[in-house]
Amino acid sequence: MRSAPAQDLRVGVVGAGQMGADHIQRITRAISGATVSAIVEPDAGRAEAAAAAAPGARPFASLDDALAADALDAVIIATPGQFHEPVLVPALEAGLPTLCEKPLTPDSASSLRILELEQKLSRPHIQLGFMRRFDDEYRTLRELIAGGEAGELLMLHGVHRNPSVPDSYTQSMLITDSVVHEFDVMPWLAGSPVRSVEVKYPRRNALAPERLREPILVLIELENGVLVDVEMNVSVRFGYQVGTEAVFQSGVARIGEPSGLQRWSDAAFSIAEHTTFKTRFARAYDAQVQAWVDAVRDGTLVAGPNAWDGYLVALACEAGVQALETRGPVPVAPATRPAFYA
Ligand code: ISE
Repeated sequence: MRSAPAQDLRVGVVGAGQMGADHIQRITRAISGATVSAIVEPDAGRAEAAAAAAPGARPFASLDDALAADALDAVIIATPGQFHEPVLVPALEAGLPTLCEKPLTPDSASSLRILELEQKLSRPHIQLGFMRRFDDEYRTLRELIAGGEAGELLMLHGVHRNPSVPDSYTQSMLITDSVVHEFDVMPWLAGSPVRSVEVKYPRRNALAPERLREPILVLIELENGVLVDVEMNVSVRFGYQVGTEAVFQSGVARIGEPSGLQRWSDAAFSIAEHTTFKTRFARAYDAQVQAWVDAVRDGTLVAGPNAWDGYLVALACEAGVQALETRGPVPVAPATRPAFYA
């Protein structure tokens, strides 16, 4: 990194849209050892709203300008994925520790370019924002799988349901914006990378936006033989639901059940459900950012999924997008992992 932070880590946030604004508030409200020192956002309204949440943060037109003003020690990249590479490049060239929202980049060729550039540094500098790895339940399930007390893991069943999606959400985003998380977290849970991806179409939900053919069922085969199925469903209306059931040789474990207010009324029992990923994963986001800040401050720099993981996910997404249009499994064939990412 550029200079050792004497006190609070000065974090610059690039992109003050949904996730960027959320991270700015999070750092100001809930994270210790860090302050937001720079906000890079071309939209004046967003920049102003974000700055109001982070007293003392300076606005900049580009990361280069913020670097030239020596306004930050580390950066969070929260722009849409197609704008990640142009920010990752100067960040890496400046040796800035970076927390990059998913995806690393939109395709595997550009992800490989980032890996090459990062390897010119002494150690990995990029952490990927796959926040599910910081969710308590996901962590407990991973420990259960690794501990082996329920025997071998055989299958993982995932459900990923959104109440609705914005007008900008396209068919391929079922994979690149939503299933992208499953491509990271399922291999992480099972301890094995993706071998192939297949997409099946059940009956279409007539309530889905006309441009979308969904829900979809995604079959992900892992190298160790574990088969993962994910129901990806973005027009469920009732709430936001992400859950996983793990099937072992001797037992089953489940995470992601609704855990909100329990209520008895009108002769019925109900449990409040989330309506957005921002609340469902709020604690995971907090834990992710705190772990990253701590790692940057102690010189470890990365405390979670790294750019290599981001590249593997980019490859799986490419296969997934192809599988939307293809019958049968689409293979995933990664390059050899450099020792740098061991
Ligand atoms: C959104 O961009 C996310 O990252 C959420 O975690 C995911 O559940 C949702 O489907 C995406 O649109």
